[in-house]
Amino acid sequence: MKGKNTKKLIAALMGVAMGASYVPAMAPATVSAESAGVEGTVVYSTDFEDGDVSMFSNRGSDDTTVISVSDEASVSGDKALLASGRTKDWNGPSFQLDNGVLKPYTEYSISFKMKGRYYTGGMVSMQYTDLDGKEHYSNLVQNISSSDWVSIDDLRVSFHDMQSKVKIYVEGGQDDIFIDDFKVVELKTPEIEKDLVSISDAFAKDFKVGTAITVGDLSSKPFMALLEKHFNKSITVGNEMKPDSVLDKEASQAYVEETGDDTIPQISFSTAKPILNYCQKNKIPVRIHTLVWHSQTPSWFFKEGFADDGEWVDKEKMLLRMENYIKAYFEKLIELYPDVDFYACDVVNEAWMEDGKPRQPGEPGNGNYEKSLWVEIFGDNSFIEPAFTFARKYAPKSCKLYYNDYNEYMDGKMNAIIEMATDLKSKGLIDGIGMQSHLDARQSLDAAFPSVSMYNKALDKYAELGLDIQITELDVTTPENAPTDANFDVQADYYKGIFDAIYAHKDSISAVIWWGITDNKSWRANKYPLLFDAEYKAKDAYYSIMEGVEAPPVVDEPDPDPEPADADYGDANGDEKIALSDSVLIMQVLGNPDVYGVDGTGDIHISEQGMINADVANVGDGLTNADALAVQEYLLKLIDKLPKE
Ligand code: 9MR
Repeated sequence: MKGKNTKKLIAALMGVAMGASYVPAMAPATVSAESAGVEGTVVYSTDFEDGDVSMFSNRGSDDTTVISVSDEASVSGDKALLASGRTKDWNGPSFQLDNGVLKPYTEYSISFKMKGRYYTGGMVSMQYTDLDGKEHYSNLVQNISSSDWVSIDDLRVSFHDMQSKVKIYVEGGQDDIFIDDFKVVELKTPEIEKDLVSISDAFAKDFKVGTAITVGDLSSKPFMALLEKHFNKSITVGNEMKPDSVLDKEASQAYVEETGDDTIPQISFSTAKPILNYCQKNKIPVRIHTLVWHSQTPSWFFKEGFADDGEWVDKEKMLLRMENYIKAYFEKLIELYPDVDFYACDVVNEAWMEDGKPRQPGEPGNGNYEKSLWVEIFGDNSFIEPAFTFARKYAPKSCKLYYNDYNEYMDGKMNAIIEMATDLKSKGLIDGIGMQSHLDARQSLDAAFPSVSMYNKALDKYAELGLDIQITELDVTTPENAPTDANFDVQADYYKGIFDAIYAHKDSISAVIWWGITDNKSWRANKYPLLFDAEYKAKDAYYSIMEGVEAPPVVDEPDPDPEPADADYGDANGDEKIALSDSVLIMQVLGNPDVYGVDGTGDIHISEQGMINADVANVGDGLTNADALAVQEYLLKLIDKLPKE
């Protein structure tokens, strides 16, 4: 037996590139982090021979687990960590990642061996505390089951600086747990391909290009670098702004307890905060996804007293709840993020079935994916119009309202959406259709579903409505779900056909949003549906949609801290003279900043320097009508110099 302490051994080695896995074995399997794969550095390693367990603890609060070193079992050497005294299933030994040794925004591979005293079972999980002090949990390895040591290999973990108390831990049952040969490998951060043409820049004059992300994505440097390069015009929060993340059960029940009123659900954006903070900091517009949906919506929201065992409420009460929920959603969002551009909102998601009928009444999930508790309460889809009515009432004017759905190109569903949207449009309640566009390349271009022509027809039909269209969740599976060159070729051809159809409708389309960036982080990871692979490299699909697209002219990055420029007072348009056209430009900028403002789309718009030159009345208060007037006064010789004193 080995018996030597290898703790904090810093040594370059080769890690692995396989997914989180465990190998139940009579004898432990080799630590795969030592086999070929991605380069990495061991940043922490212990076999517990020196008796030091100071990097491990129980999970806090009333966890009774006692951590010690024991020689009753071991893999290497004579000792292992022992977690004893567990009195609840959730009790267990944990290792804190944000412990000063590991760094945020860095990927690590963790491997160890574990064994139960009598039976090895349970799971390996991860937890973190968010900016509002709320804890979040996720399982990394489930259903561990063996009568001997189990090797937990290559758990990929990372964290960001908006998370704290980030721990991985073992839980399940109440048996004692032994842990040995615990190792953390820091993986090399891959570079992204910097020379590629940015997708969002290439299409900036046509539509916003963006992506959905989840909180976990923030901790990956290369992933976020791809976002910043290619998908920087719009972010959809992938899960954390959905009803189940936003509706706060404890606070809602506490409110009922305190006031007796069960029509005012309480809202929290704790889970979404890291992404929203990121959007605020980087000035990236946000698509809100989603207010009213049958899925990812807790059943207590539909029950008397917000109680899990309550009766379903009636339609009248649900309407009150719906209004209060939508009101609180927007009020809170605007209060927390007054500067974020929430430019679009999926008010209702996936309410129509492929045959054009509403969903079935009942609880969704467990094979009942077609059921909806909204239909349970309302009897049909009559909840859609009030949802839009309330959204229109409480959303900021700049937030456009969408109905969003998948299989949106299939006749029955498409006709139902068109009929609904025509009616909502006549009442001024809807601004656009969200075509999710979860597409399927299949074996060949001919077999792809939908065909390019079917998808094109749907674009025609929705465009005819005279509403805006947004492609909200684009992804395209790879034929046979097999990542071969030939299949990626077919995927690329299909992507190209679809993207050409989208581009041909660009006058009706204001945003094209992918449902993710790299294949491995997609909700359909096993179908490789995105433009970049797990190594952050552009796939054929990227090149196919960018074929023939010219790189937009390189604009020098604006200096974040420019030296104050000398003002050429009065010369708003920079033509080196003071004329009536300067006064006109100031008024145009004030009246229509989207066209004439600093980032305006018009041929004539004001420059940063022009803004400084134009601020001629009450210098320092920015552009106002008084500036336009002062220029005119100067031209009429009513004042003899600018700026006006
Ligand atoms: O990407 C989301 C995934 O992480 C969730 O597990 C899933 C649960 O419903 O929802 C996914 O997002 C869905 C989106 O909200 C609506 N359209 C379909 C998307 C993919 O399922």
